[in-house]
Amino acid sequence: MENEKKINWFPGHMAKAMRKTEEDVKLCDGVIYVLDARAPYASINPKLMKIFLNKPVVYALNKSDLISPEAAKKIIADFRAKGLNIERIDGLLKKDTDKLKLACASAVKDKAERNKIKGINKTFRFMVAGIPNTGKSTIINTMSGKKKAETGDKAGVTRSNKWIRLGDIELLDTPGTMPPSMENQRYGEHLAYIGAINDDILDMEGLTLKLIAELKEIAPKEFKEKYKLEDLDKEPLALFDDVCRKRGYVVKGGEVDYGRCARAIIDDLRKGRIGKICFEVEA
Ligand SMILES: Nc1nc2c(ncn2[C@@H]2O[C@H](COP(=O)(O)OP(=O)(O)O)[C@@H](O)[C@H]2O)c(=O)[nH]1
Ligand SMILES: [Mg+2]
Repeated sequence: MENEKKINWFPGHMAKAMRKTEEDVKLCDGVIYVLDARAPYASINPKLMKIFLNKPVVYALNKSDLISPEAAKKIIADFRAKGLNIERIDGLLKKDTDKLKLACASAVKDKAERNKIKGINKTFRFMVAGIPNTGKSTIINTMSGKKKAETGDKAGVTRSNKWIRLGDIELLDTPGTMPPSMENQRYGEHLAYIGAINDDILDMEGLTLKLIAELKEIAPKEFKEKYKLEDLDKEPLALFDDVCRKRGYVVKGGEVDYGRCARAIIDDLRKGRIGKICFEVEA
């Protein structure tokens, strides 16, 4: 297996995206900050939060269909206890994105009232921000009922900013920005599992070994059932071998094919086929 690579999640274009965000947020009345419910704390970019400091931020706990209702409840309660405005949503459901729209309207309510008194009829603008692949473009499409923004299950589908008008609000779709440091390697791994980091720069086999170690702790039952494993009381590499053999990822001579099996396991995880798994019920 390849030597383990540290995740470098801040390529040059991310620095540029960050500067662009700083510029564009000045044009906006507020921000919809989209989090991936499977890794909500790793989804937060502290540098961005500084940029957004004087704008109302509505958090969307998106992809909440991929975690358990109990986990979602805990996360929502924690954010609200910190005074943050958050809605739990499935970005593919109109009733959920409507909730988000209401939260945005409410976040600019005072401004709207002042405008009304002054006789100003202004469209409110929100930046849809967050790390890549959290569902920003999907939310915009669901809100509008049309495919206005391009979506796809990998990082980097949205390449540039785009304004989208939805009746009385305008949304700015953005490519997303990553945290600008690698200080928290654990968060880095979570982001890699969920597809927020471009797979091309990842060591998938090393990542899968880490994922197996983590699943053994946080979702032993789901992991065991999914791959019909008899015994989890082994080293991650031995479990990786077991999954390879159970799934038939074996090449001529009986050697296991870690590469193909790693991709299959990561894909199962991302599509929710292992179970409803949240890597960060707590920060
Ligand atoms: N299960 C689930 N998938 C979602 C949800 N929102 C978005 N997706 C999927 O996540 C992937 C990335 O979505 P996209 O909107 O392109 O993310 P963006 O990079 O943040 O704009 C797509 O395959 C979407 O179908 C959700 O709430 N639940
Ligand atoms: Mg997008």
